[in-house]
Amino acid sequence: MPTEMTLYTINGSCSDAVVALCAHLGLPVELRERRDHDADLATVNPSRTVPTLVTDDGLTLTETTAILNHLARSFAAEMLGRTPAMRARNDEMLSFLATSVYNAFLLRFRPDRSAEDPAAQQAIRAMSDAEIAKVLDMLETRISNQTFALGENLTSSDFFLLVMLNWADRIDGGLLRSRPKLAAHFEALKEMPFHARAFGAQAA
Ligand SMILES: N[C@@H](CCC(=O)N[C@@H](CS)C(=O)NCC(=O)O)C(=O)O
Repeated sequence: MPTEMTLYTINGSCSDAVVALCAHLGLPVELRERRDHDADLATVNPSRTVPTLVTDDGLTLTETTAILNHLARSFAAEMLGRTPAMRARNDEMLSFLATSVYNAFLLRFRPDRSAEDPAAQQAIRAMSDAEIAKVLDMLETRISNQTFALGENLTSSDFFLLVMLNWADRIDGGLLRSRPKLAAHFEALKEMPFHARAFGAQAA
């Protein structure tokens, strides 16, 4: 068990996935909201993105999927998938979430990342609805009929999935209500003990 790690976060962002996994695994971690620790974050990660994890043995790690899998590999290897095929499915789901799904939401939340011109940003934001619907439909098809993303066992990809389902719900609750498997997964993840431990009053 590590003595203490540091995790730089922004509430409601992809760092929530790592906050939730740390809560699930009971890891000792100091959470530092970026707005309060911006200068410290810049010294370990000049791009100042979250999540950024600094471990007690001096490893600084960025990228949500890399951090989730590093923690799973270190403390609960079964969460990477219990067979080679399930590990491949877990990698596949994580890659899909981190690229196609993440990028669709980025169009909505950060059109400034794609264009400087305000009119172009408006147009990008408008087209994000169709992109988000498309990736949510793909997710609805790919996700298991059982409790968790890949079946009956919780894997590291469930934690990134939780962030994406939160974002969809934040935009419009109907996006999940019209996709019953995603809605059921969202409810199941919110019922997990780690959710209350990680987000407490924020979850209410
Ligand atoms: N590909 C990275 C994305 C990192 C990233 O851009 N994180 C966002 C939050 S989801 C962030 O730090 N936004 C604040 C900023 O870019 O200043 C990952 O999966 O962790």
